[in-house]
Amino acid sequence: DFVYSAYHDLNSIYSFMDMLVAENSNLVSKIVIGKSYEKRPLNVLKFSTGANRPGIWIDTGIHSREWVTQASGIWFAKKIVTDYRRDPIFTDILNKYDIFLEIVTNPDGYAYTHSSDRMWRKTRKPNPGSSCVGVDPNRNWDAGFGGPGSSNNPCSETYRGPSAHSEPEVKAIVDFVKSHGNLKAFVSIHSYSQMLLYPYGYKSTPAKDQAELHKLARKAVTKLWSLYNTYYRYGSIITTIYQASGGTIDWTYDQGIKYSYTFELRDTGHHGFVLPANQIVPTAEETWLALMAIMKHTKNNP
Ligand code: 0X9
Ligand code: ZN
Repeated sequence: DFVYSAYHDLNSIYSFMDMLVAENSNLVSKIVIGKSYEKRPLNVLKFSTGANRPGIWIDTGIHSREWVTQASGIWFAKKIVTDYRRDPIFTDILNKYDIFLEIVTNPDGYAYTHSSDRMWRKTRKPNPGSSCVGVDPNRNWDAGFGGPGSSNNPCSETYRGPSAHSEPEVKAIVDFVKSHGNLKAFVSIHSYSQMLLYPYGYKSTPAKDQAELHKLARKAVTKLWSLYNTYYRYGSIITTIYQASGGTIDWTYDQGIKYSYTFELRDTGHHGFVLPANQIVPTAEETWLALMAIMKHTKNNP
């Protein structure tokens, strides 16, 4: 049986997905939205109980070294199949929305964190004319692309890449979001810092829905806190963490997905990216409460 309280390598996570689909084929399917630079499949789990539903997107692991996020994504997948038809509130959500979950959003980076460099963050595409590899997939989106809080230096951890959506891992999500056309919430999960963030990161102009996004963030972090007293800060990216241009949720928000959020999971820096495995399950459990608050609000405000 799969161990949720341990970190797993890429093959093990891909096997977990296939097992989950095999055991719950009425509820879960696997969509391949593209291929990574190194030709790995970009797998998305689709949880669906009917046709033509609006969608909720969750991604984990776009920064490969943020291991508690992929591990939490696995736990969310299991939680979804467990709670459907058991938890009435969640059942109502999944009877109205499809959920799309990309657990290993940067598979080349994730493989590299196991084989060579535990602290690898970026993609693994070589940069012509440089010996430095990779692009920051959270600076590569067409939302203030090239602006402050991103670098034009291929050796930087925040290198934005040669052009917006240059990374196949990013372009695959862009194409999916556009072709789906009816996503109502988009949650991109990072670590660490214990924050719940909403747009914008590239500019200080408040989002049109700032008041509602702020209130919902407060509700979500209050729910999260209620389980283990884990304290989260919340607010816009630029006012709460730092200015960052070309980020995921600024792009999704500007595509019209109102409930666009980014989490920064545990901790606040004591262990940082190398969070002990005994914190995986509590991290996932508390985060799920916040995700439920966002999904409930999405459902109640169509
Ligand atoms: O710098 C980042 O990309 C994020 N922090 S992390 O330590 N996970 O790398 C924060 C960026 C805020 N999010 C967006 N701009 N979408
Ligand atoms: Zn990150």
